[in-house]
Amino acid sequence: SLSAIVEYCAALITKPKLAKRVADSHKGSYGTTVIMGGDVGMLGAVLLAGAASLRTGAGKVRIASTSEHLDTPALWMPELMSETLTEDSVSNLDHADAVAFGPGLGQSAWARSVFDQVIKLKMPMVLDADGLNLLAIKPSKAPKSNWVLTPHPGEAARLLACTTSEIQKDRRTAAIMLAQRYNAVVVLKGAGTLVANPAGRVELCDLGNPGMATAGTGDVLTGIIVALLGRQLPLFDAACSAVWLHARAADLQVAQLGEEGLVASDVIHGLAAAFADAR
Ligand code: NPW
Ligand code: AMP
Ligand code: MG
Repeated sequence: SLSAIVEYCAALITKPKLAKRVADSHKGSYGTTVIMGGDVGMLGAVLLAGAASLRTGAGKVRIASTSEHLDTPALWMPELMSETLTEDSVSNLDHADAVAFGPGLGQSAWARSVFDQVIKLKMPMVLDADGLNLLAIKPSKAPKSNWVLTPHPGEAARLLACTTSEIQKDRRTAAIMLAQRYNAVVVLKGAGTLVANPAGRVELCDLGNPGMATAGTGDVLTGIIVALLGRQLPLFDAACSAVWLHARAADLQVAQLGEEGLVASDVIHGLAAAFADAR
């Protein structure tokens, strides 16, 4: 049970202490994030991550997706910018403070070719969803130390070449093993999300609810993390703060909508209240 896990992992993720925005700041002060993914049929994943990134205070957000999708993000949310994602666009990446790679990306030849360029990038990065699945296929290309990996238990199992139930049996060990194997900060999602680093530091989130077991909530978390990375938070802080804001937003929304009524966009709309609570 969750209470047993809480006893097992002493450190709970506490309410984040978020820096206030500075009076004479401008959008350039809050980071440009680029969200890469969204193959045909899964554009929603990058839109959710992009909207969540904006609602976390990112200065500018670009959606990098297939050429078919170039005009769509702005029609859905005009604050979003967009570009076509190719090997060349990644190797010549114009200004970006943090990148999220993988939501709705799929594992096509296009996705694999982009991945080969993405692993050369130097800025802080969130690897999620198909970004993790591609990493599991090419484990020799180990990430740099400025990556946050956000697997759900199924993705964690692929990364460790084991079963989902083996991950769930000892989530704490799985999170640390992942952090050490990939030299990254790892967010092992699911009830009682864990954040781990390669040194064996682990923190557990005791917020959140089963209403979050719905399509796209993970994509929203990715957008929150990348926004905090773009605002220059250290990796582990960014991951813990994002996990707290995401779960708190979902809990506040579920109080209104019920667990069945919650969808991923509602979590984005709960972020304002979660931020207010953190202040
Ligand atoms: P099982 O069945 O228990 O062994 P996949 P996905 C496991 C995009 N999306 N606790 C579970 O395994 C994503 O971004 C696009 C325990 C389950 O069967 C990806 O790119 C959307 N087990 C792509 O779709 C909205 C858990 O993992 C398996 C678990 C595929 O991602 C939806 C499923 O994982 C989606 O975000 C838990 N808490 N959670 C859009 N609107 O465009 C997961 N599992 O096969 O990696 O599929 O997560 O849907
Ligand atoms: P994903 O599977 O990538 O869409 O991510 C799902 C998100 O919802 C993650 O942040 C999970 O931690 C969260 N989540 C899913 N199921 C639950 C649950 N039963 N309790 C709390 N959080 C959950
Ligand atoms: Mg996901």
